[in-house]
Amino acid sequence: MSEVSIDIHRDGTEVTESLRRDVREGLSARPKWLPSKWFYDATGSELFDRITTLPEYYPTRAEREILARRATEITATSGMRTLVELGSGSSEKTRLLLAAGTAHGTLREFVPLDVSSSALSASARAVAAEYPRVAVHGVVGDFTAHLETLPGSAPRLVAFLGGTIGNLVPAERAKFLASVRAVLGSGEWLLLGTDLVKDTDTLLHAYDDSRGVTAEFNRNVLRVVNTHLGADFDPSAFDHVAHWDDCREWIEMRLAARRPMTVSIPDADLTVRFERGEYVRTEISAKFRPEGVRAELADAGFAVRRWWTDRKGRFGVCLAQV
Ligand code: AVJ
Repeated sequence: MSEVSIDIHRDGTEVTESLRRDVREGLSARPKWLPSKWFYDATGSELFDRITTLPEYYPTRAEREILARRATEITATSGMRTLVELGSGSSEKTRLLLAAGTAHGTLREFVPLDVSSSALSASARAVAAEYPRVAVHGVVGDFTAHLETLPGSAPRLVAFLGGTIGNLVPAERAKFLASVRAVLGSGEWLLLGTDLVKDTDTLLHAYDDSRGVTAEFNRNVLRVVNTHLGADFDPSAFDHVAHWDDCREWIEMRLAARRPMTVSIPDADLTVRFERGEYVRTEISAKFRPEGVRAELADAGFAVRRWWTDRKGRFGVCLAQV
């Protein structure tokens, strides 16, 4: 077992305080919305792991296919000494990069960063046990807020996989990519996974599976608000909706009230009324075109060195350099 350390950028009170702010802002807006990072308590992280095994949810398998074929090339091209993973979750696909990095002999350190402390500590320990020569330095934090510094020696490769960048709207993406650029030195790397625009049916099924796992994942955000802010949401009174926005090319997940209701959220000093059918937007998941990915990266100061897709062209992985 190699060395493991975990830094906590958010303690319990800060988490509750930031949830309170988001709930007050989002649930007072029209249409109502909540940031998607609040899905991921221990239950939500487990539900997401189940989503990744569903037949309809192709992104995980498509990205794994690319990483399996290209891990050696990624390692050799970048010569990474440190692998940083943002939104690392269970770090399941990352094992492919860890294995290639160890085989190549350059990789010394793994830095996973995630909002979920349960997912992070489990995966940090598992990786330390599987890769005894790689030091693991976990960070519990929010990749949109805690990127002032990144540990590890250069050259570092920052992996942002799964298409999670699609959870940000374009202005947030620009800000996020600029902040990654700012913590990297010249010659360092970004490995970015992006889900691609494709036929609407495939997209809608991926976000509205027949077993209802995505629906439970979606409703979990209401349970998180109940637990942390003493709210009395009845999750079963909300329908899961996946909507494709053809103009902005993103999937929107919503929770729609099945009946009129009033929800009280005492720890946010808030009472929220819902009309029948009124919804909360809980996530956007943007889908990309290759030229759009290149343009957003170029605007942030990255040059694309490699671009791969899976055989069916559903998902893209891009290796970019500062
Ligand atoms: C983990 C953010 C990549 O947007 O596809 C899965 C989350 N939401 N099903 C995605 C998610 C609904 C997922 N990411």
